[in-house]
Amino acid sequence: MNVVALSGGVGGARLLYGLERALPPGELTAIVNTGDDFIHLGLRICPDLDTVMYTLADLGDVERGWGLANESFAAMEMIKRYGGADWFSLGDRDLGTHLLRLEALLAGESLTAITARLCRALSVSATILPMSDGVCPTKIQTESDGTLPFQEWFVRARATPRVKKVRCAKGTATRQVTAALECADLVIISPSNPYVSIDPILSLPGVRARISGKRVVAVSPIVGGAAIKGPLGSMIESLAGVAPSPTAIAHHYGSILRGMVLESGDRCEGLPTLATRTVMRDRNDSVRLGREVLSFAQELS
Ligand code: FO1
Repeated sequence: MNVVALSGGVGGARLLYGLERALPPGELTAIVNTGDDFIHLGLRICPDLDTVMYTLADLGDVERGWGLANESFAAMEMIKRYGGADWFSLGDRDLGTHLLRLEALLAGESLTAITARLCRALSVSATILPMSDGVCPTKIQTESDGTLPFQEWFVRARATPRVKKVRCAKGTATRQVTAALECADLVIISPSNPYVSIDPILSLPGVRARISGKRVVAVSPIVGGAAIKGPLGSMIESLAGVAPSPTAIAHHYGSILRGMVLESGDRCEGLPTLATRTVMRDRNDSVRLGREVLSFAQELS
């Protein structure tokens, strides 16, 4: 069975960890948002790709959700001392990833090829695909601070300026992404932020068309009326004008969805649902949820 999961950072990476361990080797492909990518300190930073790669390699910092476990930040301290930009923290070992990626990009290697090479070196067995090899920066139109590049809004401004509109770039999906979607028996939309993590993937030309008609299941990132992590709750209120709920998520994705996995006690109108514990606090939660999502999706017509 070919399973394709669309993913942003933390929540998506945790579900992917479970899906990878629940599936036979070679059956999982992750298509990862690169709308968060940006150039920082001259380096190409790919936060969601790295969060997914580190999580699947069992090297990620579980508590923080991004970067490597047991990380040090000596280089950042030096950058701060020089008066350089220190609002976005790059760990010392994480810098190794960014340096190698930059070297390869400058030598003309595609982001897809570099990601595959780094994943092989870290013994990640799932196929991790950046959604695009091009540059597709997501922009956030705010009520108070104008239009901000994603990381300036999310990290530097702590996602506090209220969002008026999210602008996904009009990029191009890679041929690996379109081929994976064409071969997919099952598409899972991970519990990432629909507006800034999943929409950048879905809005690439050809992606929605290749998904529609397939078995597509989403895992709700809203639990008990609030986002598991991050600014999603207030984004749903300001962008959709409704209270955060799995129904609001289902409404956002529209007719592509065939089913929704949600937290026990939550409800989603108009779709078959699986109610279970969706909050993944540790790796056991991820593996259990991964198995449950797969068996629910396989039972759907
Ligand atoms: N998120 C933060 O809130 N602060 C940081 O300093 C930060 C640094 C960082 C470095 C590398 C990386 O791969 C991710 C990093 N993140 C940081 C997380 C990241 O920017 C966001 O969580 C995602 O872009 C949203 O999915």
